Order: sequence, then C-alpha cells, then structure tokens
Amino acid sequence: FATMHKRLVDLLPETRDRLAKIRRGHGNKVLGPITVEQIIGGMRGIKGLLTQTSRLDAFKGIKFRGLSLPECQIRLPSVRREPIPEAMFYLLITGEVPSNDEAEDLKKDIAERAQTFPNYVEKIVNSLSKDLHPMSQLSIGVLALQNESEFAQAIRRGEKRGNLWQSALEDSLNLISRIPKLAAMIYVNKYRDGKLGEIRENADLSENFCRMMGYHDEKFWELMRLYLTIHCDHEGGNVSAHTTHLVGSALSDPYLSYSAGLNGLAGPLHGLANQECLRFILGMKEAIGESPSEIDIEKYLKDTLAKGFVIPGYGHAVLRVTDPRFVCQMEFAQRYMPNDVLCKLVASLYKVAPRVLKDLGKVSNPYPNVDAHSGALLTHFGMTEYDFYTVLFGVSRAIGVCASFVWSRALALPIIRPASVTMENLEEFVRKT
Ligand code: CMX
Repeated sequence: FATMHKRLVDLLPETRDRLAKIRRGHGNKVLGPITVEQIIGGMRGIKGLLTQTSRLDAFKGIKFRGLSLPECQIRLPSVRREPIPEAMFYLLITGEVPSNDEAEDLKKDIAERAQTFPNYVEKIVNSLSKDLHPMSQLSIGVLALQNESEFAQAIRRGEKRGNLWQSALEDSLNLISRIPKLAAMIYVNKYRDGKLGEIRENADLSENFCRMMGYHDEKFWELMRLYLTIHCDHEGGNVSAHTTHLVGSALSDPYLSYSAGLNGLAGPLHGLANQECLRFILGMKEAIGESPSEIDIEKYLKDTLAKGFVIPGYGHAVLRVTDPRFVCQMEFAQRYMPNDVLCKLVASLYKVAPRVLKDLGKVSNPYPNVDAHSGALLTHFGMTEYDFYTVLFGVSRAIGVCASFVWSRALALPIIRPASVTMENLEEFVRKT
C-alpha cells in the first residue's frame, strides 16, 4: 500500500491546514438552527458531523469523494464492469481515483494481509452456536480481532495524537482484508460443511470472498463487487457510520469501534432491512403468485400496512428520490437476468409501492432504498440464506467507516459529546417562546 500511504502523507498537512483555517477564521459562524422537532425526531437534518469520505444529497443520492455511483463504475479500476473494492478504499482515503497500478498495489497488500488471519479468532468463531444470528457472530469476530490492534498499542505507549492515523490505517487495512474471511467462515459454518474455499493470490477482495464462501460464478463475483461498492459508505449520520465514529472518538481502536457499528447495522430499520426485503418478496410471491397484477400488489401492500408492518426496502431518512443504489442493482438485473422471477417481482413492486406509501400521507420518502433489490439478485446465484445478507453489508461498510476513522484521527477530531435536554427543559423553553 506504499503508494496510497505516500499520497496520504502528502495530503495531510494541506488538509489539516484547511480545517485549521476554517476553525480559526469562522468557528463562531452559525450553520443552521436546531428545532424542537429535530431534538425529538432523531436529529434529522442537523449538520453536526465532519465526514470526508462521502456526502448524501436528498435528491441526487450518494457521492463518494464527489463521484456519483455511475461515475465510480466508469472511472475506478474494475474487473469486468464493476469497481474492485480496493479501488474504492483508495478513493475514500485519498479523494483521488487510483491508477490501475495504484489499485493493484493496494490489492496485493490486502490479499497478503488476508493470509494472516489469527488462529485464536478462527477458534472463537468456530465455537459459536450455529443458531446465533450471523450479525452477532460477525460483531463477536471483529471484537475478537481487537487483540491485534496496533492502534491500541500506540495508545498504550503514549503515541502523539497527530500520529495515531498511522496505526489507524494499519488496523483498517487489516480489518478490511480479514473481514471477508471472517464472514465466509460464518457462512460456511452456518450453511455449508464448514470448509472454506481456496483463494487466489491475484484475485481481488470480491472474488476471494466469493471463492471462500464456495461461489465460483464470475457473474456472482461481479455482483459482489457491485454490492461491496454500493454499501460501503453513506456519509456520516447513518447508524453504523455514526456509531463507529462516535466510539472511535473515545480513541477506541477500529475493531472496538466497528464492532459497535455492526451492532447498529444489525437493527431492522438499518442494515437488517436487507434480509427483511427478501422475506417480504418471498411472502408476497407465496401469497399472490409469481406474476401478480398491480391491483393484487396494491391489496397485499395495504394488508401489510394494516397489520402494522412497514414495507421493507422503502423509505429513507435523508433521500427523497429512488436510491441510485437501487437503480444500479435494477440495471444489473436487467443486464444479466431479465427473466428472473424475483427480480421481476421487485420491478413490479416498484411500480406500485411508491403510490401506496404516498397515499399514507406521512411517509417522507415513498421510494425504494438500497435494500429493496439485493436479496433477489443474491438469490438468483443461489445465496438464499437471507439472514446472512446483512453480513455482506457489514463486509462492505467496513471500507467506508475505516476510511473515515483514519481521517478522524488524522484531523485529531475530539471526543464527541453533544448536550441533551430533559422534557422539563423543552417545556420551559416552549413556555418562554
Ligand atoms: N413502510 C411503512 N411505513 C413507513 C415506511 C415504509 N417503508 N417508511 C416510513 N414509514 C412511516 C414511518 O414508520 C413513520 O410512521 P409513524 O409516524 O407512524 O411512526 C412515518 O412513515 C414517517 O417516517 P419517515 O419520516 O418517512 O421515515 P424515517 O426517517 O423516520 O425512517 C426508515 C426511515 C428507513 C427507517 C423508514 O422509511 C422505514 O422504516 N423503512 C423500512 C425499513 C427499511 O427499508 N430500512 C432500510 C433503510 C436503508 C438504510 O439503512 O440505509
């Protein structure tokens, strides 16, 4: 990773200087008001975090270091059509599109690190009950890797704050290279015969991840590249990124921080929606058949809502349009599997669900999010074990939150400690205004 490391060293003084200038010259300026509704309503729209790696626009969707998803697909080094995950990490860390050589250099480094998976973690993961949810297993595995943390050692020996980004980067590269094996172990232990597939020295992270899980179809490796690209980062306020950032601000190392982030990702309103979507599509197929009419779908959705359930894969806390991450999965489906029954059902649902949700009159965004499509694509290639899907999300999200972690330490961001108010405080405020 020598080239990426060198680039980061070059970028540091200039980036630190930019932030210092903003702080010195404009620290007192007001960026926006905070309403009572925002305090009660999950801090929606409050700009309170500094995240370098990506920015989410409510109408245009995610931009990774200023590049939209389609731009990443075109510009980042790729195998076949989709970017390799290593290239995405390079982009998120440096803000620059790597050359093929630069991406290759990082790919080699990550592949080498993947070979050094600690034995004791293997033993811990292999000893876990198969009944334990794969996300709990992943979080335990990442926590167990913490014994390897160079960041924790640097803290113990009193390393200067300004230098901590170096060990943060080391830990991040180790975590990103080892988490696919951890996830693959969980997969083969829970759903297969416990034996990991062989990996290739020259393969990218996606191909080797799929090989370890026992998938040998090149199109599946390509789907995994797409999956790992679109789930890696979604600016700083989502639960998994925010949690990782919050825990990291206490100078907990990347393993402690990301294990906490994974626990947030495992929530049904966040990453777990991934598995719920496929369950929903399968339930719908069971109830109204493989090619239902729009009227049948509408009735099914209304019945679901009447029972008090949400429509998984629809809605978003920030987005107000169809998620571009949904769109590129739909394009993948149209390109490779135009006749797939589940993908067709996803497309039919997309024609009806926004209208039904709009009619409720309370849903801020009635359009599909990233989770609405992935299950149907994975099922097409034989990955039907939907309670594993959020683990794939977890493998991908490590790329974004680790890049942010490195920058948070490089910029020596302080411990996060917002203030809270009591209901009496709010009532007093309301009386006075
Ligand atoms: N189906 C039914 N009702 C929905 C809904 C959906 N898909 N999306 C929102 N609503 C409802 C909310 O439950 C809320 O109802 P109440 O006021 O009765 O509690 C109301 O509409 C307003 O909510 P909102 O402002 O539109 O949405 P939030 O910002 O509060 O929540 C989200 C966003 C994603 C949690 C929500 O849309 C949802 O529950 N969606 C389904 C689960 C899902 O797909 N999650 C994955 C998110 C993707 C990610 O993690 O990145």
